[in-house]
Amino acid sequence: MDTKAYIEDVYGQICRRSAGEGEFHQAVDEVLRSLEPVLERHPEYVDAGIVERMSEPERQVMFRVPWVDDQGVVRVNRGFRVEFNSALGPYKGGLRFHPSVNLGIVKFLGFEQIFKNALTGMAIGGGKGGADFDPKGRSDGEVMRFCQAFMTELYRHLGEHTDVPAGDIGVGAREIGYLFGQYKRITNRYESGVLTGKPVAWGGSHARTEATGYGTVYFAQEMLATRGQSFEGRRVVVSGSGNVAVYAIEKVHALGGRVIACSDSSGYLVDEEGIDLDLLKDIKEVRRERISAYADAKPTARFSARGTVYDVPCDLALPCATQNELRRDDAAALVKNGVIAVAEGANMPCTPEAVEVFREGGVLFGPGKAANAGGVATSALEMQQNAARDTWSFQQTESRLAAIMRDVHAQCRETAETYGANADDYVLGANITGFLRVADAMTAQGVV
Ligand code: NDP
Ligand code: 2IT
Repeated sequence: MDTKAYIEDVYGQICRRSAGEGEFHQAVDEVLRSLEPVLERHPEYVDAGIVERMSEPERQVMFRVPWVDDQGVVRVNRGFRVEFNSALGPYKGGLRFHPSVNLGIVKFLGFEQIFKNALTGMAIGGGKGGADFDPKGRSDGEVMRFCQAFMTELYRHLGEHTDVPAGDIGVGAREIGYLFGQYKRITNRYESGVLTGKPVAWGGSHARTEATGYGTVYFAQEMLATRGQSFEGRRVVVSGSGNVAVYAIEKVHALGGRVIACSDSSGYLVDEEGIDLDLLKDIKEVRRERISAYADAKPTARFSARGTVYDVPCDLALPCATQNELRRDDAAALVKNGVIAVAEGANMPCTPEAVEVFREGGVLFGPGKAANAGGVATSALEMQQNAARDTWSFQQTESRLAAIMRDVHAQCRETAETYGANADDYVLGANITGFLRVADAMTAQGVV
């Protein structure tokens, strides 16, 4: 059998069956490219139709979300939940509320989640959901009514042993609270493990809020260590200023680096003194304002609505905003300015062309499904605590997170070498490690 031709054939079929879902095609293409050496060695996966089955969601739900805004106007949004793969455990993955959300985006995120979750070594399958609702400028009451309407349909698909959502873009502790309240009201069950990312006071895990950002920095730290380097004294650029970005900045500063720039969808901010995290948290988490408010408040900072945050010279870049935000030209600018390493805090923030530029430039590159796995891994730790009706300390939880990130990093390198690549090929290592765990479970469970 010609493995290359087989992969191309499968990819062609996937594209035809999911026309117009560009982000999904992109995510599938990247994984399938990595699988050639695996399928050559293991034709049994081809015989069992593993790749075809893995790239088709087990179930996809799309539903109407009607709600009433503060002016009494009836609004209608579209809700999604893609339950992609349950070979390793209940579907697990976040909910995204953003006007750009559509089926193709939810499918790309759900597909990535299968491999990411497998990489953590925890018993969690892959899924993702969300809505094309825009929380920006909405009152707490509007957000609450939207979340209640969303959960009124979604609850029938969830359960601590079935499907366990969490946050993503536009969904944080406030939204998780409203979603949980409505789930409890409808089902008459206090089922803590049905959602993760809850506040610590009622069933959440310490360090879940921080986990994705911290985990991304731990992963980058491990990559740097392979070249005898560290964050100490490094200039770092972070994109975004949401949950992942804020806690990535916090951990970089704790490790002796200096984050000198971050962004939101309106532009970017440079503060050569290092980002003042208390000020940033107050603006983004408490006041929910635009990032330009930071420059208004701090004279050493400047805000720019033109260009990108990647124009700022740095040693390390951590893209933590959204998919396809770092393009070929951005990558070229980073390489020209001497970037050493890039770790994806966001899901698929670098385009394939940008990743190629990093590869050619010898830049260490940590793909999202490995580098940002700390968030979902800590969600799995939250599920463990919920199942045991237990609460671990911050320190205990964070040390589990750090150990998981070290393990994910080591696994990527080991697998890359096993399959004939350089240990630095984290894309290949992550894809194959995740694939093998899911493929073996699927094989054992039969054609289902
Ligand atoms: P938040 O909603 O907290 O923050 C998102 C940030 O990204 C904001 O600064 C936002 O700016 C910016 N952003 C969003 N969309 C765009 C866009 N289209 N163009 C430019 N900037 C944009 O989300 P998170 O921090 O939770 O998520 C960020 C990324 O990390 C996403 O890719 C998510 O999938 C990924 N991720 C999140 C995890 C988690 O635990 N939360 C776990 C693993 C990955 P603005 O406010 O202007 O919209
Ligand atoms: O992309 C992701 O891994 C997340 N948004 C977190 C998922 C989770 O279930 O914690």
